[in-house]
Amino acid sequence: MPVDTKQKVSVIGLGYIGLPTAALIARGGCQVVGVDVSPHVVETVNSGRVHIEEVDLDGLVQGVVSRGNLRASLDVEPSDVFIIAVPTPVSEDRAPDISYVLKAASTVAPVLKAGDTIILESTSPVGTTEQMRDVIASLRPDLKMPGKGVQGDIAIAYCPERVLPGRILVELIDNDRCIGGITPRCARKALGFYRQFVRGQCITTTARAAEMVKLVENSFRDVNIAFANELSVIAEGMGIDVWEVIRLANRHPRVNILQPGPGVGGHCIAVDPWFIVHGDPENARIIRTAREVNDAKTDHVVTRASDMVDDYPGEDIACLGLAFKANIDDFRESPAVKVAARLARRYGRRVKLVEPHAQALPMEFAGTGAELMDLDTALEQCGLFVILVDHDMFKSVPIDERAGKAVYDTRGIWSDQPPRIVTPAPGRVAL
Ligand code: SAJ
Repeated sequence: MPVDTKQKVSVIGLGYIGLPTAALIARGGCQVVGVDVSPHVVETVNSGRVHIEEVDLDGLVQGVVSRGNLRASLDVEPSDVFIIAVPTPVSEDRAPDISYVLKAASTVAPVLKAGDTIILESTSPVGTTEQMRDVIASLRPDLKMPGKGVQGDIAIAYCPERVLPGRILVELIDNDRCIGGITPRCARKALGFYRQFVRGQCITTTARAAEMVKLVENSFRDVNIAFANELSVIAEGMGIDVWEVIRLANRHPRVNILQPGPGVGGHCIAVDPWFIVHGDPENARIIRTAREVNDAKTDHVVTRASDMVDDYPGEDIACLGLAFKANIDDFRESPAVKVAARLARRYGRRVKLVEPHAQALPMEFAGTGAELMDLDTALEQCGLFVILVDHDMFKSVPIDERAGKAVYDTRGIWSDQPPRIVTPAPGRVAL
């Protein structure tokens, strides 16, 4: 579909989703204003640079800013389309916090005019888009809001992002989109907008269903990872190689088990299932248990890694990886950081952190004495290895370079490692 280059688009929130989205729409030829509360973010984007790491994003932002299609601002301006992509964290008691969404809606409200479209992209509990509509209604009694049987002067829709960090620019274009309107007409209005930029199929539904779709996608993955993590603990107790079991079971045409790890990290999969649990605590039993199983796996890894370390007093420990998953530089909510930091607090300067994507250690390691080390030095100096992230660089270490090392491998990348024979400490099983 040809892009209507006359339309002005505002993207509220210039984070991992908002900035790439704003840049892609700008590349299509529209006038885009990215709005953020952080003066640092606004300044960085206006100088054609990026404050987040994402493949190819720097070049894209530089290009659209220099051509004048994208600029950033602290203030919301009148536009034709508003996309809201602000954080929706969970609080300490696992309740979703939608205050940033409602705040964004209240800053958009004063500049709205009849014919505008507002699209929420933030992962949100069911009912948030309607709450957003109610906030706007209270601030703009002059505008007719869409609702049951009312078309309204403006269109309000929900369209969740589904992109994978590291592939954001590709997936923003290629993934199918699920577009939920407060009314069917709102959905069609938002559909017309996305069709200009998205190659994947765009399918319309209600706002409430679309909100649930997003939560369900990430909960589905969390539940399936929990299954793999539970299996890994059971198999470990039975002395069976879980990676081999999964590989063989997955040869069944209707079985597709995911990979165990040190727990689930990132800011989506470990968070979004709680939105469903909060919405229906009594019935969301598997979803809640999966969260608990995945969190417990991190504790299990700390215990097992500590067992190994205690069997080899005096040897240094290399923790491989700090990122929340392979081949990215994002350490937020990373189970690898959690495990390594607990080992660092316990074993201090014996702990060496190997993370090719880190320039410095995250603050969790402050005062522990643990230090960052490159892989080659770790292979020369450390006798004990705890593998926490399956970065390609770690996968490619040949077996002869790790001969004689004791390894606790939470990602199954060195499963050909021969066991190092030890006399176990009393009450422990030989590794
Ligand atoms: N993980 C495992 N085993 C696996 C797969 C993942 O332990 O077999 C772990 C990873 O190591 C990581 C965590 O799960 O710690 C999450 O990684 P991920 O690759 O599953 O997902 P994210 O958080 O990078 O992105 C997810 C994606 N959702 C789904 O795949 C259903 C992405 O499409 C969403 O857009 C994103 O969440 C989001 O923003 O919601």
